[in-house]
Parts: sequence; structure tokens; C-alpha cells
Amino acid sequence: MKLYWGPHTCAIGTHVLLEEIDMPYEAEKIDVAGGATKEPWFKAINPKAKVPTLVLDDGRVLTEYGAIAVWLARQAPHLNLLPADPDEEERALSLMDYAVGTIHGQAFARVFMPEKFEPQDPVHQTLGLGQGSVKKQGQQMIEEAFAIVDRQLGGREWAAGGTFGIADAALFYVERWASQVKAELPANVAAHFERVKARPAVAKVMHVWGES
Ligand SMILES: N[C@@H](CCC(=O)N[C@@H](CS)C(=O)NCC(=O)O)C(=O)O
Repeated sequence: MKLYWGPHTCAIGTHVLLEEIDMPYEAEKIDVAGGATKEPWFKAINPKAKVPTLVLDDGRVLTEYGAIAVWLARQAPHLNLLPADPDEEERALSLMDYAVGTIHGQAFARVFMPEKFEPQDPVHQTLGLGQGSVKKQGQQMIEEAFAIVDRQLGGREWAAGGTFGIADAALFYVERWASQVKAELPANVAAHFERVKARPAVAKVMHVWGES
């Protein structure tokens, strides 16, 4: 299978999972910031024009972090990447969805790409808020969301199930972005980030990405 990824993107979460499950894969770096996902060759593979994009050996194309992560977890059930216990599974999926849908899709997206929100944002238009308000809102959302994650992690080492899993890889990729927007991670989240970075699979991926 082959993962398409781009520097500084959320695709690092998927890359980490691929490394953790220890199945053969290739990883192709593309210039996401330079618009590579919008090029016809890439859109022919994934019309959503996003990474992570995972192409299986039989040609099927998997998209969306959560769906790919569950699929990868199912390839290596012994690793408990998605807990079998229903309560822990719910916890894993809930934290993963919060990282992907809210922290990434709503909060960081506002800071990284305010132009995608400003024109359509009725609150912004109605209140006639000045430029930069979407970014400020995103920044506030990031801080509120990490405070929620901090309480949810509590004294746990991992998001769910007692071992590293798909929610941890999702939290990892948003935790990585915090320093870029000068958001301070609360104590439990910061400790979680360090714990994930200490994993050999993660260190290997970060070396390939050339990022800290
Ligand atoms: N919901 C998607 C989000 C994927 C996403 O937003 N990827 C970004 C990088 S973090 C991307 O490929 N952006 C390229 C673009 O919008 O041109 C997922 O969970 O996989």
C-alpha cells in the first residue's frame, strides 16, 4: 500500500499507524502546500484533493483519517489500536473524532485557512467583525478544546484501552500543530505528546518527515 503525505499535514497520524502495524508500505511525499493535491494526477486518485490518501495494493483508495485508522487497526487486532471493549472503543472513537472533526477541522482550520471561513461565516458578516476575527476564534477554540482533552486524559497514559491507539495518533497530529500557533498544551496533553514522540515508530516517521 502507498500513503501520500505532505510536510506539516495531518497525514503524519496515518503514517505513524502504518509504522506501528508493521506491514509493508510506501510513503510518497507530495508538495501539499504548493498545491500538489489539486493537480489532475492526484485528483484522479483522490477527488477530495486531501492527504492522507492511502492506496491499497488492489487499487482501492482509502480517505479520511478516521476511516483509514479503523481499517489499519483491523489489520493488526493484536495491537489493540482500537479497543475491543465497547466502552473503551467509544472513548477512542469519541476522542479521535474530536481531534479530527473539531480540533483540526474547526479550530486549526480557522487559524491556518481563515479565508475558508470568513466569506461564509454569518456571524462574522452580521457582526461586521474585522479581519482576523476568524483566526482569533480558531485560537480560542484550540485552547478550549485542548483543555477538554486535558480533562479527558486525566491520569491516563493513552487515550483509551490502556495502550497506544488510533485516537492517540490523531491527538498527536493536532498536538504537533500547537507550537505553530503558539498555543500552550495543558499538562496532561503535553505529557501525552511527549509519550507519543518517544515511541520508536513515531521517531522513525518524524525522521522521514524531517520535522520535530
Ligand atoms: N477530513 C480529512 C481532512 C484531511 C485534510 O484536511 N488534509 C489536509 C492536510 S492536513 C490537506 O490535504 N489539505 C490540502 C488542501 O486542502 O489543498 C481527514 O480526516 O483525512
